[in-house]
Amino acid sequence: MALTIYGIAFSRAFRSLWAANELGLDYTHVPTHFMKESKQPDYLAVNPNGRVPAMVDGDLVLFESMAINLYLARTYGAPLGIDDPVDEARAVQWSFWGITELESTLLRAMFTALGLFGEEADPAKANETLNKGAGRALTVLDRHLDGRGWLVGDSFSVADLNVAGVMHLARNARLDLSQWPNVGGWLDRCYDRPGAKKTLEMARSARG
Ligand SMILES: N[C@@H](CCC(=O)N[C@@H](CS)C(=O)NCC(=O)O)C(=O)O
Repeated sequence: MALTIYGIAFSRAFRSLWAANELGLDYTHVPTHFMKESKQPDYLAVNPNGRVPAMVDGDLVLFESMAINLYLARTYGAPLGIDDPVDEARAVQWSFWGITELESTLLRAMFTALGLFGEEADPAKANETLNKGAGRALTVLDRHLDGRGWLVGDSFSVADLNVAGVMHLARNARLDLSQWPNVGGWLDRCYDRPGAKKTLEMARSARG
């Protein structure tokens, strides 16, 4: 089956490219930009939402980064896949959690930290935004990781990749995570993986 992932790496497509790289898959990368190219008819035929990422694998077309990654993990297995259905449910839980509890705050904080979209760069204000909007969730994550290497089970999996993929926004913006040391250590372990390093390089080139 031919696998294609759409979306420049400097976007939420980072998450699905990381998953494909982690799995060592042979895939075609179409670096669709999220502004103009994602609104062209040929791309809208793949993802009518006009957003990236999207994925085509044989006859299957998917949008939503977390769904794409859960599919890739289930289909292609190690090192992301989870055999036990209960643990897989936990991975789904953490994936929803990352999107609903963290993502919007991290995005806002990143815009402020880096001075994007007309904002003045203000790292102190960005950290305030982080604390107010995501402090409670990050404390939940920090406590969960106390004495644990990984979110689910005892090895890196799609659960870690999905949440760490959302946390990429915090790393990009160099937000201060020092009050959540277990989160910091876990993120370093996730981003130390060759699949992450390769995808970070792709994101750097895409950003220019
Ligand atoms: N929930 C979606 C969000 C996708 C998304 O919003 N992607 C941004 C790029 S980071 C995009 O395509 N924006 C274009 C737009 O909003 O028109 C996912 O996780 O895949």
